[in-house]
Amino acid sequence: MSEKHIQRSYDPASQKMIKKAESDNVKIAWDRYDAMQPQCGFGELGLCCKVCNMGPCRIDPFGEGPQEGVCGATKDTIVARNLTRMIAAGSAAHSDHGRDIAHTLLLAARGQTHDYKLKDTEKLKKVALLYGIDINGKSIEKIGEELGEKCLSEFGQQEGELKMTKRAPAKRLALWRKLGIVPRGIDREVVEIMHRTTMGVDNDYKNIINHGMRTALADGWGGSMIATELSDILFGSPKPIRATVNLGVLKEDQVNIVVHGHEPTLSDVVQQAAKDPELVALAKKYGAKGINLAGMCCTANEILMRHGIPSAGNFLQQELAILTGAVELMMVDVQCVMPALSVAANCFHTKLVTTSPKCKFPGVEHVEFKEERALEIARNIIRMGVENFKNRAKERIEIPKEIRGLVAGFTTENTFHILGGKYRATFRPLNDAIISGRLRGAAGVVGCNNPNIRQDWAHVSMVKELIKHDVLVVQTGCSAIACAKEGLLTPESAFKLAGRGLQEICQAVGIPPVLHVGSCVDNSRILIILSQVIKEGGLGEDLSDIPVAAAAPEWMSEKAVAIGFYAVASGVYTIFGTPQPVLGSENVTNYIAAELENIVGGKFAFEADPIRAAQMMIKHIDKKREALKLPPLMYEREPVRMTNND
Ligand code: BF8
Repeated sequence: MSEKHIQRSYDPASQKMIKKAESDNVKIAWDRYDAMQPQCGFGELGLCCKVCNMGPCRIDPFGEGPQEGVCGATKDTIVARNLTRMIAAGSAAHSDHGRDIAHTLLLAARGQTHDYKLKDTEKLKKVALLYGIDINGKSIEKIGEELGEKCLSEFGQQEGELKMTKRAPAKRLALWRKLGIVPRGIDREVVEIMHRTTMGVDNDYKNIINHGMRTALADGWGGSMIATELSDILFGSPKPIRATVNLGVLKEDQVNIVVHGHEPTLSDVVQQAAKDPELVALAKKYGAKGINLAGMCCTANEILMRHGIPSAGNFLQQELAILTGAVELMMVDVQCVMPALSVAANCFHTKLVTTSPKCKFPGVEHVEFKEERALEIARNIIRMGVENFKNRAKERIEIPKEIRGLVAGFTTENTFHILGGKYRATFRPLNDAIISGRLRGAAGVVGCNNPNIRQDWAHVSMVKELIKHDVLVVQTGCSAIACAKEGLLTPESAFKLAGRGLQEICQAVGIPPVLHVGSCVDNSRILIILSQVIKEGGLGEDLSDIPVAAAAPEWMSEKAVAIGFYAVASGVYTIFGTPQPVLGSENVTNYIAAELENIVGGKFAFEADPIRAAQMMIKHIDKKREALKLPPLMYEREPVRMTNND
């Protein structure tokens, strides 16, 4: 593995484009990462404080220099404040996305946009009931309007409890109440983090982190869950669907349009506009065979799940897609959009277009997206791409051939409908499979890419190790795309890679051993799945009783920290690859990686070796099986041996 492109990525398509970047002399994320070395040690340990102008202050990690900031803040306070501010930012991002979807639902219900319809009316009624809306005799539009209003009001709600928290098992909700961490209002909790962590307020690290958990719960059981549920109502609930993934989805003889970012309000309407016969005819007039739409990052997951639109790749492939020289236009909305995209686009004919007032680039064309005129705006942007086809430099085009099939589109509702068979839409078969020991348990493997770890390698290695040991894996975000590129999201992969018990389940119901449940906000689907498992019975009374674990092996975003904290606060053991910036404080590290288990049932671990991390997850799952007094596994393989001390 001596060559740079191979060290940087596990994915052959990405390797080719990394090489091309070098020969085309285009700097990409990995080059910038290398140029940044050594990275700031204070920052890495969480020991730099810049919340006031007496600083920036930094604590000497070796204990020789200053051990407190100018105000007297200790390393515990500084680390806890920095970490909790990451939770605030991550929760804000997911939740603002949820707010936008609620706003679109309201517009659609009121007839103020005709480009969106309320597609999943069953789910609309179900969620409306959860929000205490009387649906009797009301039109779909009226119910939609009331639900949109209720959801929007939860962002600014000052007192009470977010409605979706009622979906958690009674024991879990009672624990949150006892700890005083049931979220009241989504914005309120985020604002309170900013208040508590500003100069001269909270300096009890446990108190700070406890509020961080409350805010993270406002994300998982609030903002993200609103985003997921209302997206299903507006755009239709996903169903298992076959699609393709990786840079090979780009087509040499077509106009390639890439939609990148997160919110399906944009991508969903773009997939309609790309089929417009007038635009397709225009593309043909310019010599292309048609218009090829592909997604990137989480917005790719949204339209992959619902419409089978191919995904061009995950986070570290955004610049690489442009490097193919075959992308006429990349439109972006919000989140995980690298500022460097404009530099890459300038090296090729690619037109970069921003669409959200929240995310502009200097010197980049901005076409503001408005839900009221969504389809018209989407058509205009696609037309810009089509017209750019003539500017392609054919000699610079190099599209990697790598492309993989996958099955995506699993949800809380449909997955176990499948497992239960046509007439038994219940979680019973899943619970029974775990109880009988055919399945060891389940794991959520989610999150990003990060140039600090070989792209996709940690996701793929971890997931292979888990399924080999009869652990059913559910995935979202860039992690799902990574494993899809490796072919793990196909039913066939079960025969090659899964343990015998998991294989039998996959064979009986025709599902992959690795289930793609959506974008990052769709991690909320996993919370609901776990709650349903408890409701079904036989696997304990609380989420922390279930033999499950979670991981984000290549995390980079603040959103991952928010997700990690709502998983832990919901009782789930969660492993991050590289550590969160907490190691500067032994107390904070010990609190989140040990003590929290006795408080909320979940805790963090940091382990960069994905195989070892998978083994730690398996060991945890086995511990939970033991606590539930479940029988031994049906097809016990060799016991999992830890490669090091636990
Ligand atoms: O929200 S997994 S790199 S794209 S943050 Fe971003 Fe991470 Fe990808 Fe989706 Ni999630």
